[in-house]
Amino acid sequence: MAGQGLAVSAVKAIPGPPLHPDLLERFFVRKSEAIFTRILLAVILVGGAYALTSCGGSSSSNSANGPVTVPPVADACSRPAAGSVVQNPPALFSHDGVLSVNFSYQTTTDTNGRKLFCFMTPGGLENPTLHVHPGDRLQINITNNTPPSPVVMQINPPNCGQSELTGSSINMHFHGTNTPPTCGQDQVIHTLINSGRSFAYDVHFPKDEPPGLYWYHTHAHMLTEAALQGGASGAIVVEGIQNIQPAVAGLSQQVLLIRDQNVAGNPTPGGAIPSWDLTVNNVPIAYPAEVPAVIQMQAGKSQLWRVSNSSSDSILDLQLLYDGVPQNLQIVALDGVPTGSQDGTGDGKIVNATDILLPTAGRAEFIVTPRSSTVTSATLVTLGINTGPDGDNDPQRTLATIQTTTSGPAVTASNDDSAVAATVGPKWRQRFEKLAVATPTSARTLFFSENNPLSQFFITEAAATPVLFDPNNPPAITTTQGSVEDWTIQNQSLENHEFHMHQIHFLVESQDNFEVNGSQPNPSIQGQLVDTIQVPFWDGNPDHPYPSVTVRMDFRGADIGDFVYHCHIAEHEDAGMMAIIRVLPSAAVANAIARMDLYLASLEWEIENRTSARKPSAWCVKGRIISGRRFVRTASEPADDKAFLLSSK
Ligand SMILES: [Cu+2]
Repeated sequence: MAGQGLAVSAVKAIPGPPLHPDLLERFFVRKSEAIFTRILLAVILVGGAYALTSCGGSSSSNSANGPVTVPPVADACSRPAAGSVVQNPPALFSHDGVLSVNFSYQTTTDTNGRKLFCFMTPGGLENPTLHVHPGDRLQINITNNTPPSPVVMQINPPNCGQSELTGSSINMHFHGTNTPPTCGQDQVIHTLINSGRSFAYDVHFPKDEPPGLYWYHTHAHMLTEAALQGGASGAIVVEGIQNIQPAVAGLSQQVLLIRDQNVAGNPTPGGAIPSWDLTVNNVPIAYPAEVPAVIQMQAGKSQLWRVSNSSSDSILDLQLLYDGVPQNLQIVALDGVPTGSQDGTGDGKIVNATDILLPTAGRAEFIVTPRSSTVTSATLVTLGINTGPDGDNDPQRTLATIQTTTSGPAVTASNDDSAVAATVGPKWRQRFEKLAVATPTSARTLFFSENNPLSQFFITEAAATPVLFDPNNPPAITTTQGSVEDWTIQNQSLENHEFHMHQIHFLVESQDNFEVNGSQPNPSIQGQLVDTIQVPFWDGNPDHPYPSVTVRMDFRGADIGDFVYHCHIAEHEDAGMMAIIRVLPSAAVANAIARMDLYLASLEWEIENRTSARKPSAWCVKGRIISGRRFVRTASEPADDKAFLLSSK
């Protein structure tokens, strides 16, 4: 991550004479210097984007104690039988602001020869749902217990974990979370955990994170599709949705991850033969029988369904049919953001729909009304998707039949997230609020394109030459923290693509030229905040304009550094349809960072690591963890921390 080195080089390159000692002193200790205090706070807020090496010198851990080796777990990656009742995944909850979990990443082969992958806890929980609150830390020690594999390529420094990408490398992406793109957090470009190696994540969720459904999966380049099809993914729930959408308070909830995998025997897709089979919480819906899974609902009780399209390549269009009639689905959140809650009121607004398009990686949370006693057939289907002349075959399938029960869902110690909290608590200011009325600082046009015969896939900013993704590529786009940009993303190819931005959500402003090419805009997402959006295929008619979406990107938050945007059809991503964006710190923040480094250098200190963006509790100076709060207190209460800061002179 070249951006991570920026702070250091900026310090060395800072023009002009060193700052006067009095100024430096004031920078830390003068309460009256409001501007410096403000900048200092800003520095602390963004400091996490410059993680270099960690306290104590371990290159693969931000934890003071380093990563823990997690031994392999027996009976990993187990799979329920076709037709099973869908159970919530096991659930783990944060306590006192922290959720700590150990994962063994494992593989096995099923009876159809498919490679399965999964995250296992030492206690045998597979792909647990991780429940956190805004402001919490998610600490994951993970050991890659899959077999070694030859080196594929070298990843240039600065490295995070290992430097060689192998056929069995992994890392973790915390999809949709607005967490920092730094080593030890949501950093996928330079992070590698190879066979036999361990790594410690310490992911800081911002206090203004919207409540809803997010998810985790591995994101090593060229290996994402195989890992997702193998099942290596799990849900993350940021708690508190009932505070923004009170209609869900106390409802039973189903956490549903829909994945895909090879069709047994690999028949040629077409007609009723899908490109990929689907699973619902790993219950297979396998061609040709396609026995649906079973979802239970208590008679007369509505439920909140929290659905993640965690498939690698399969686009979904969910519909609930009672005796063949599409039912109203009350959408309360899309991609983890409560619908309609970003207008400054903080109040969610329900979006009604009779079908919900879910791009690969997309999530929708919606209230399902129970069927009446006169309804004889109740099914959850995914409608057929026209993915374009070069696209996959995603035919309509019945995912589940709805079974009415007399009691609520069975709760065990390991899946005790079967209901939303009944108490509606206070709202909080969420990220991205009022983005719709922000003034954009610039506009860009990007386009998806392919060299289909060569299976090459590209995402390119207009006027640039398409290049395949390589983790060692320079940033394709550079912007500055504080900017608001309108991006128009065109599809110049003959199949659908699903645009995903890491680190930030974006506002859907328009969906253009869809009908002329044979597809329909999605009304449910218009004006909403999402992190993944479908741009449907161009029909190849040179008289037809390219389908496009225009979305508003919000770089005003704390996340700076290098991260990626890409098509979330994993096959396309792995084959090159991804690029790097660099968000430079704002001038004020960059200056403050440089000044702080100078100040510390004057103390013969240097910043070795700034691991935390929003809970600055782990800045590392000369191997010693410095509390960011101490810096803050220093700025306002010189008597205490000035002595601490100056004691090393
Ligand atoms: Cu794509």
